Amino acid sequence: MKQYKISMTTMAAAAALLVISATSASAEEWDMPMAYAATNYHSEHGVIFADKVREYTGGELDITTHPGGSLFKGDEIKRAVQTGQAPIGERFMSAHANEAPLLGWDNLPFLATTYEENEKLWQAAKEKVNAQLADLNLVALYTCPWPGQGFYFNKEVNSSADTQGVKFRSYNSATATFAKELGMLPVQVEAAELSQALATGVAESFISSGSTGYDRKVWEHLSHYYKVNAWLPRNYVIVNKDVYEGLSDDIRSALHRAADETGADCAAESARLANWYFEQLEGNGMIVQDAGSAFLKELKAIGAKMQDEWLEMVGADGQAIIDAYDKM
Ligand code: PCA
Repeated sequence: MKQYKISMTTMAAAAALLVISATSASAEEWDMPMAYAATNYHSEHGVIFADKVREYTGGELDITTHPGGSLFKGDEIKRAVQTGQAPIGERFMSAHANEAPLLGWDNLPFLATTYEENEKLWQAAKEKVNAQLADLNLVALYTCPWPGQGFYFNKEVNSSADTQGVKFRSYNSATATFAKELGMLPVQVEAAELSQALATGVAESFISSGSTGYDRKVWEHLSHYYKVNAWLPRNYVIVNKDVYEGLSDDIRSALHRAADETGADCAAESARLANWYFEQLEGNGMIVQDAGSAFLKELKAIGAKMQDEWLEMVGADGQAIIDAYDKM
């Protein structure tokens, strides 16, 4: 029996070696920079995606993920992919809404506050977002939402009277606007540098999901999380458009098959983890609660103003997204 097991293992190893040697001569290798913690579900799904691509292309395309901003920092990834320094990468695309306002579609406060609504909004926005990305020499393969966004503070906050002068870590122009409207002082910091920003006092507050608070162990510095579910922003896995267009039809469809499956799985995992993250924050001593009604009322008023401003910046395409979403 033992003998048999060994010989089967040896045979499997030999077969695996054959597969490797048969494919490695022609395999194309891509490095994929990603910005968030290796243990975060976004990064884990990057690995799942790479595995699927390897499988569906019969080993012809071999993607290696580099999480945590280790290859390119979060705020360098879009440019790296645009210019072909990296063929593929993952980026929080609304961070570029200052350059292409349409990319802020997933940061419109209180427009789509559940996973279901967020998916509808994405379906309404997808075509226009893809056109915008094409202008930037990018093609999106899949996108995956973060859980709902709420506020982290180092004290109890009941209204904007408590937020005046507070140093706030923003992750894009929408969050900076939100902060300014609340009398706070925004500074943009990537998630990978968040713990350091909190430890050094560069920031003492931020808006995000339970996910990033958990990844960055923010209970070491902050005490309160206010659930707001203001929006569910998305990460995108993007490819350089020239590289994409140079792929064979077979590789391209394998890439899309892997991307469609991974995007759906990643969104489901995000939904599954949303409350688990809150439990971890609480388990580590944070007070996690719904934002109080006075604070929420102020946030909603600011949100409405921000949506108007976005529509003004984006124009007809923005209105078309909202109209399409309203009809769904
Ligand atoms: N985490 C990321 C983006 C949104 C989120 O939930 C961050 O805070 O950078």
